[in-house]
Amino acid sequence: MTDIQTYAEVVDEAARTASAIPQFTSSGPLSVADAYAVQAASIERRLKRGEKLVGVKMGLTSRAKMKQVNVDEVVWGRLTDAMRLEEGASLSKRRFVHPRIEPELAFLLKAPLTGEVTAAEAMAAVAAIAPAMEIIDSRYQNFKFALPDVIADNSSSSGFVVGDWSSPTQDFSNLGLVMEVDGRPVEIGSTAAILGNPSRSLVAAARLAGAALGRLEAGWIILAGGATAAHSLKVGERVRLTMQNLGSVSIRVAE
Ligand code: OOG
Ligand code: MG
Repeated sequence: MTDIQTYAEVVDEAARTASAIPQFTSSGPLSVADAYAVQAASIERRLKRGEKLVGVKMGLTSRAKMKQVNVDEVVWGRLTDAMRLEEGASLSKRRFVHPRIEPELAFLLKAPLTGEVTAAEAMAAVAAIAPAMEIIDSRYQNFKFALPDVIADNSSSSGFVVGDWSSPTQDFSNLGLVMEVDGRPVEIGSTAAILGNPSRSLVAAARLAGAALGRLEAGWIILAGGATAAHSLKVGERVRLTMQNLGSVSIRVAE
């Protein structure tokens, strides 16, 4: 039997102290259901330390992302207030193991959402959309993991930054995007890379995360998943994502 609490403590401490751990699956099997239980228990430890749940991140919703980490199932994780960075903020690299950044689209919910919904029903619960970047930081050595490992590790989520909110009634199914580092484009893509249309990621969030959590709450942020491969962050870099029609969002990397 998997000791959920022990695994949760190990992965939570790895995140808290920015130290890499071996993959759980290298020492024995871990089921997907148990992996989500580890994730829930590890985030519960953060909530006990005073953090608040503010949303959900979807992951591995694009080919580019699946290829980069060699896992091809859609996953999800929990977002807390402590993970949020303000626009233009500095990220302190020493608080992470080996952080990467990726371009995403964020949804802001105005009504609860859960279960099997159509894209139209899901969008009726959306107040606004915005360009966003997620900072992922696998707590596993060499950023290497199998599906249950990454799920237990909150699907690598460790930070996020959201730009200005825009009306969700516009067509956001195929918006061009460019992620620049110090003014040099490092990733170019489209929101269409996210399951063909990011609204499908919201539908998946309602089905997977909504069911597990009871529901996705009004006021929560849902990240749709990286549209391109992620970029490894280096001290001194300034990263900016610009998305067609939606504006841009940026962060800096400090020591
Ligand atoms: C897993 C998390 C994937 C995304 O947007 O696809 C993810 C990882 O790449 O470490 O956040
Ligand atoms: Mg992501």
